[in-house]
Amino acid sequence: MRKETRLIIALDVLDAKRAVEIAEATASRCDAFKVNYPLVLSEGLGIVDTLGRFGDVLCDFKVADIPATNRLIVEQTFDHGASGIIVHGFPGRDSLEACLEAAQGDVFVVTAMSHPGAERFLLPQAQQMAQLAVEVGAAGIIAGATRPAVLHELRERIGSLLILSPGVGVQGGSPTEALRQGADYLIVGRSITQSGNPPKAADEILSQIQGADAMV
Ligand code: NUP
Repeated sequence: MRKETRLIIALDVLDAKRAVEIAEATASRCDAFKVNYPLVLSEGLGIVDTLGRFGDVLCDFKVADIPATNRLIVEQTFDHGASGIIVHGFPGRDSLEACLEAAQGDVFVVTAMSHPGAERFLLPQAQQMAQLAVEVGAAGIIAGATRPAVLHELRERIGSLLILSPGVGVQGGSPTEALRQGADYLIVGRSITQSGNPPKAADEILSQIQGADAMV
């Protein structure tokens, strides 16, 4: 995945036509598109091939099963042209290693999720999940922009691994703060996809990213 704009657009829409419209209009403004279950369940995994015409596609499948099943999920995903996949670390090292072995691209491990409910189970284990990502040689981690202090601690833990950070905009996280605390990329969905003008909304986020870069 290139690192030019530092923006990844989450295409959480339900129909392929709308996803393609947004992808076409925003392709030059982001480094990748992220697809999640809503779109894939509604349109099939072929949507990954389709969106690949416009840029890199990161599949947010939060894979969390036994190693044998994980392997099958990851193989299917990359067979459809994904450049990366998001997986969970909590099923343990063997499950995560199966993902790495089957992947033909980047694997990102979920750590501190961005929503309030993450506090109970995920936050207490976030550092361990990040440590596991380092140990198995993942490309990076997912860590929410809604908790910049946690993001900072995770950055300290993982060294040069990448941090992809969702939770800015609708979920309340600040793009500037997330980047300042160590995020490499921002993942943004609804602020762009549900705006009347996705390219304009993307430009607004890009100007905040550029502002944060200028402060470094
Ligand atoms: O911790 C996470 N938080 C999160 O929002 C991990 C994620 N993968 N996501 C995803 O990022 C979420 O599923 C959605 O696709 C996107 C954020 O979308 P939005 O809140 O910007 O609309």
